[in-house]
Amino acid sequence: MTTDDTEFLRFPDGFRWGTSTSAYQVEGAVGADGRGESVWDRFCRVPGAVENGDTGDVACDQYRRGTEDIALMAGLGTNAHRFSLAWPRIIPEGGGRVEKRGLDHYDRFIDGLLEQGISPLATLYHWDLPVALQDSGGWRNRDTAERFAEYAVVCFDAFGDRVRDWVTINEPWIVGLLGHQLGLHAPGEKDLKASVTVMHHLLLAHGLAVGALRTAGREDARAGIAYSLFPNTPDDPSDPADVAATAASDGYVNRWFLDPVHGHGYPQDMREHWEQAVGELDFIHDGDLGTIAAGSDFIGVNFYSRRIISAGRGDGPWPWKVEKGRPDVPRTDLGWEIVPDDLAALLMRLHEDYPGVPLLITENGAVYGDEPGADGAVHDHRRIAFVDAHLRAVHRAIGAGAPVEGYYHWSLIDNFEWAMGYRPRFGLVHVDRRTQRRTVKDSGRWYAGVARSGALPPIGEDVL
Ligand code: IFM
Repeated sequence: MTTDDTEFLRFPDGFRWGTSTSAYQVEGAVGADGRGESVWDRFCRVPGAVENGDTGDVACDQYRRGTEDIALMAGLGTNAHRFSLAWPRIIPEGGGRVEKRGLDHYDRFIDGLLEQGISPLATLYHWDLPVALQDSGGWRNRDTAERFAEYAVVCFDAFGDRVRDWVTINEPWIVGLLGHQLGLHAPGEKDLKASVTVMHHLLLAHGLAVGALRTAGREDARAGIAYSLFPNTPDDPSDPADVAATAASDGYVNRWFLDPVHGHGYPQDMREHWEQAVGELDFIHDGDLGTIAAGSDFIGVNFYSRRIISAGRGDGPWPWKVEKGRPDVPRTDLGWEIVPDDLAALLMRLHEDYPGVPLLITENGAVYGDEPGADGAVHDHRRIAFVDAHLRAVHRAIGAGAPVEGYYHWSLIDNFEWAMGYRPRFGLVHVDRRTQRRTVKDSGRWYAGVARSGALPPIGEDVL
């Protein structure tokens, strides 16, 4: 044990202790109050697309149980919450008519958070594109980025008096990869050129929205993207070919997004890989890179695990292969390697590569399938160990100078995990799928202690 393990580790004053969710994963009520259809409503109805035939139709019913869930957050002692606004609730056809009942819903939700002293971090796009836009090409169509900026302005106008921080886009790499390259997420496309086109239009959408935010003169508002960041590790660090392949894979997953948003343009090495794979990148128009670099006031870090890379061809067109991971590294119930040290290294790398940009951990969490026991409680001690280890990593990075402002745990509550349906449980709060009964897990009670005190207890200290 080090002294860090045996003492309370205090986080900076003002640190944000948060939870994280997204609309389609928790809200349900897909037909309520004039909400339009989203690509996920449609995708869930494709036979075999989602495990067990699950859908987000009901999810955690949070659209109707918002007050109850805000009370849960208050009970957890958190001072921040990240959630997403559903575009199809606010502009059901994607463009044009605004649905006031959708705005009213989020008005109440935001007010409810603020009444409990919980600061809202609103995501504008967490994958629930209105189908009306998908029917005219979705994110493959450049026009969707313009529609997104219009939707963003509606949200800035409606909520900007109470929401200071905005995530424009959640995980552009995942949208391109799973939604358009592998067909595992909505809209279920398998087209490499479409995937890179979509990623570009998502970045363009971010830039247009930030431009609109700046034009509106909202001086203290801040916006950023929540990226799915994966540290890449060479399979054999002494093999120069593996090391080179690892750098290339980093270009694909991380730099392709971070570099242009922070004014460095698309990385040349990855540009060449894409050109070899799909031909000319003709969807990048003059001026786009300036728009994309309109500003990013923070980097949203969604961190779960890492990629181990060797040289050679994997399934895709790339000259690298993603290995299965090391047998001696512990894993979550979803099989993801648990590597908190990689989070510390990632935060330091972001601090060095994009100096001065505040960092928010917009997602971090783990799947553990623990269910209520005979005593009615959920003793998910593995989740406590997971969060503890990751917060220690964050604390180390802060100590070394990384400007980390907050940690939003994924997730507040067990919810709809996309193509895996309701099987994976990510929540600090357990949900009985039949009754919607919420039970705060031991991890939630532990997190409450951390959030309230602003400090991590010594390892092994019984704080429940
Ligand atoms: O549930 C997802 C979330 O929607 C986006 N980031 C990863 C989470 C866990 O897979």
